[in-house]
Amino acid sequence: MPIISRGFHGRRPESGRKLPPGQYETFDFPVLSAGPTPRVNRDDWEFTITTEDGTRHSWDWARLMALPAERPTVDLHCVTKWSKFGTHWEGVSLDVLLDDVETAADYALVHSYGGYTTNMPLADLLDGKAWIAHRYDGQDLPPEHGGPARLLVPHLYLWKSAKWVHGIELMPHDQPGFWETAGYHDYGDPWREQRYQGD
Ligand SMILES: Nc1nc2c(c(=O)[nH]1)N[C@H]1C(S)=C(S)[C@@H](COP(=O)(O)O)O[C@H]1N2
Ligand SMILES: [Mo]
Repeated sequence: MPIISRGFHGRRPESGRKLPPGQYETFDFPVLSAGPTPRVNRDDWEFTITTEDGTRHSWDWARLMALPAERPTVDLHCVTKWSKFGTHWEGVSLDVLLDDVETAADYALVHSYGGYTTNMPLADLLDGKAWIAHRYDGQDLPPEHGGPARLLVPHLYLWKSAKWVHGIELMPHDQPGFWETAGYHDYGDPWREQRYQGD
């Protein structure tokens, strides 16, 4: 008889995979948006990386499509406590987009069509950790989930994965975004349960 019984550490998800603390597994794909869904045509879509000295690097839809795409399968963790395992995406790695961007900045503020913003260290967008995702589960990304394209940065809580992404501003200092200003954690690591400021 083991001294510490199995199962004492909380519910196991049905898939048998590990959940971050305080999360439960869901099989549907909830939609969480702070405002109305912006309708952005691919013909009008533009994505811009702006560096700390004001240099702009822009991609229209055709240029984005011409870049090599990856097909990451990732787990999603929302701060409202649902997690979804093994989601299939297609998108362009931020490593590709940042490849010839010269910057000494350490922080990124991500901007969406519609005005939503969210921040993270630039390092969290590099080394295969983040994508501009334009397909989900083999289909074009639907508008309610951020189409034409969204940021996908799955190692952080899902509020960091800005839907309807429009640009990334690189800067020397950290600047909180929409939810971070409203009291959510600046970094948002689900494995350290960084939900709110002070966690
Ligand atoms: N532009 C924008 N991006 C956003 C949001 C938003 O309101 N606007 N909500 C965030 C939050 S809080 C979550 S949990 C996820 C939800 O993504 P989903 O609707 O595809 O599940 O999107 C994030 N990205
Ligand atoms: Mo969220």
